[in-house]
Formats: sequence, C-alpha cells, structure tokens
Amino acid sequence: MNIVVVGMGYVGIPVAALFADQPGFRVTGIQRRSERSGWKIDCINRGESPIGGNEPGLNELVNRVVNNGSLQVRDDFSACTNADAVILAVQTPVDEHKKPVYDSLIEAVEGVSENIVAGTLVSVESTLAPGTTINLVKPLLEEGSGLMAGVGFNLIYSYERVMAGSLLHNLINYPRIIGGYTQECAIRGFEFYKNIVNAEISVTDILTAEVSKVVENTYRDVNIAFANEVALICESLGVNVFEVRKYVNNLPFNPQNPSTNPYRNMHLPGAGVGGHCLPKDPWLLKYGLDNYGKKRFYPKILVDSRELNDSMPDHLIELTLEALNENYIQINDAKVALLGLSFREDVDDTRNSPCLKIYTKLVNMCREVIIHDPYIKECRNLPIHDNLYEAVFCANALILITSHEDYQKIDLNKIRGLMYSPIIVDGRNAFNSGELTRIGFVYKCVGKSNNYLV
Ligand code: SAJ
Repeated sequence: MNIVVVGMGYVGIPVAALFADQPGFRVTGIQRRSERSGWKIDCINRGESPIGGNEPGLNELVNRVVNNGSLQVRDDFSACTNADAVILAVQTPVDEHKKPVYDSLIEAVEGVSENIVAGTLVSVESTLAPGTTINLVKPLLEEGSGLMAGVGFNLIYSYERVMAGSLLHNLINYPRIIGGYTQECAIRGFEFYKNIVNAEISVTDILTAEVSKVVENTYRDVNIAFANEVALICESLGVNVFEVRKYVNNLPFNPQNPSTNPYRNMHLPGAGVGGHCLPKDPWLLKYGLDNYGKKRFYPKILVDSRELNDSMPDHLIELTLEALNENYIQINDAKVALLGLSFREDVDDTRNSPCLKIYTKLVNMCREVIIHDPYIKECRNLPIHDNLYEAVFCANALILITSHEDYQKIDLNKIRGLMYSPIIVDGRNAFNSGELTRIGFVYKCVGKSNNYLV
C-alpha cells in the first residue's frame, strides 16, 4: 500500500514510520518547508528522527525505514495521486481567544483534495473541535477532488493518544477509536489501522470520535483543577493536601472487581497544566458546542477548570512574594531561580509550560530571574543556566516548577549555603517540609500550609 502522512510532528512521524515498517507499505511524509519546521524534511530523509527527548525505539525505526526506502519526506502533495490512504496529522492549536487555528489543517486538506483519486481512504488524526470533520474537512475534500465522501473516497476520524516519552508504545498498544463517515468507511479504517495497532479497535461515527478525543483530555484537566482547588482549600485551612489525597485515594477498590479504577482517583495539585493537549482540548470541545451544538449553554465546569489551572503559576508567585516579605526582602531587589522549564517531568517539551508564565511575570518584578532545566539548554533567548548550583548562587528564592528526577537528588545543604536567603517555593511537592525546615530553609508548597511539619 502507498500511504501519505501530512504533518511530520509528534503524531505524524511515529505513525508514518510504523506503517513504513509493515511489509509491502511505502510511506511519503509531507511537511511544509516553513521557517519553523522545514528542517525536519532533510533531517528525516537522513534517517534521523527530529523529535527530542527520550522516545524508545523511534530513532532506530526512522533510520531503518528511511534507509530501506520505505519512508521519504517531501514538501509537495503529488504523492497523494497514487495513495491508497492519506493521514492528516497537522497541528491544531487555539489562539489567544481560545478559538482553533485551522490554517495548517485547511492548507493540508486543500493540498490533499487536489491530488487524491477515487477509492482513497482519508484519515484525520489531528485533534479537532467536534463537528469540524463533517462541516469543514469534508466539504473541502469534496470541492477539491470532485469526489463524494463515502462514495468517491472514504473519510474517517481516528484520533491519536500519544504522550511525549512513549510515542511508539502508545500508538501500538493503546486502544484505537475509528469514526467513519459511513459504516463502510469505518470498516475500511478498521482494516487499515489493524496493520499497526495491537490493541482493541472500536468503530463509531465521526462526531462521537471527535467528542471522545477532546473529552478524554477535558476529563483530565477538570480532575487536575479539582486537585488544585482542594490544595488551595487545604493551604487556607492549614492541612497537607497530599496527606488528604492519600486518604481519599485509599478508599478500597471495588471488591468484586479489584482491577477497576479505585472509587477515588484524586489527581496531583501543582504549578499548573502545560503541554500540547490539556490546555487546548477543553476549548476545542467548547468551540464545537458553540458552533455546531443545537442547544446553546455555558459549559461552566470545563471553563472554570481551565481558568483555575491557568491561575496556578500566579499562586506560586504569590507564595514567593509571601516568603520574601516574611523575610523583609523587596521583590525588586530579589534574584529568583526557576527550576524546571519543560511542562512535565523528564521530557524536554516546553509547550505551554507553567515556567514560561512565571518567568514572564517575575522578570518585570525582580532584580534577576534565571532558569535551570536538566533537559533544556536553550529556549527563546531565556536566561537558562546549565549548572544548577551556579543558577542558585546568591538567589533570594528558588521556585520548583517541574519535578525532574534530577531534582530529587540535589544537595540541599549545598544549595542552602549558596543562596543569599534560603527560600524554596515547591510547586510539585518535590521536597519534605520537615527536612527543609531542619536545614534552615523557609519552605512553602502548593497545598501545604506552614501550620505543621510533615
Ligand atoms: N498535571 C498535574 N497534575 C496531574 C497530572 C498532570 O498538574 O495530576 C500537569 C502536568 O504537570 C503537565 C500537564 O498537567 O503540566 C499535562 O500532564 P499530562 O501527564 O497530562 O501530560 P500530557 O500533556 O503529555 O498528556 C498526555 C495526554 N494524552 C493525549 O492527549 C493523547 C493525556 O490525555 C494523557 O492522560 C497523558 O498524556 C498520559 O498520562 O498518558
């Protein structure tokens, strides 16, 4: 089979490489030669994966399929003319007004529609506002190709469930949902993905699949917001939210079916919610409701959850100001060190990172703000130090924003000696209050109050 995958990113690269590794498959990746991403074309055609961080198996796979001629990347859509299947895996961010930005999607769909021939399977994998495939993608494909969806070509929506650090693993082992424009489209999609997916594949309609994808991540965002709200309540009442969470979550599993999820699964409060999925998917769900829903209503829970999660970086700044004031240090005289630039522990991905929000505000308030992250050496001309102990030298406060494994092993006594004033604000419950207090730190943590030493 000849496959085309449009968009060489976190989704497109693993899926292109995995199909290319199947006997009898040849894959052409399509990537726009843009300023930001054009370099990926030559990188992949050299047999290298452009995705950083630790992605088990991906570099070897890309190298193998490029060198045996099963995968190549181009910047034009001509390969679609003899494609049996085309996968759309372009990014679909939201803008500052929380509205989806579909420029890349529209460009990709138009390029594909002008080249596909009858009988092609078109699979949309990008995360979309529910209603987008039927109301935007389908008409563009039909206008450009002159073919009817479900008749001249098969149309499905089949979302990915990738996660930085386990891209290939998730693709192969996570259950897959296929939303078909018609029953026949869904079955064609089922047969197609069976080539690479080793887990259960369910078929449904397109709209149900689109809603399922954004609800999957909205659910997680709302649960994190609940944990953050409980953390703020615990701080105010003077209890340790992590102790409360431990008791809440140890309500016994369902005795009849112990493998099911516990009756309680309180998530972790923290410095905020970053990454490419959770900060945008609730807004895509709301956009779908607002634009394609039959009955208008205001989805208060998902909106308030997003706003609460996005306020957590401000809460860390508040805790830092409190600690500086309690020690008679003026914020504009202070040097503050931020630990953890990536959005999640032990990855090098900075998308929507809470650290960026904290830096942007503090840099206008402090004498100096510097950043350290073991996985990131440079980003947007930010003042990143690659030596942690140099970074905290003479600092008045240290804010832990991402709990990288490396930070569990730092020499706190050495840090205490290097800092001008030993203030630590812990955004991820990375440290033990009692140990830091004994060493002589002023310690504040999201969800923990000063009224106890635990
Ligand atoms: N976070 C918390 N508290 C938590 C969990 C996460 O504050 O209890 C924060 C993290 O620090 C991070 C952000 O939320 O800043 C996102 O964390 P994440 O673990 O959800 O990481 P992602 O964005 O890589 O999530 C992806 C999502 N997968 C897809 O969109 C396909 C998410 O739905 C998955 O649950 C997650 O991977 C996973 O754990 O698989």
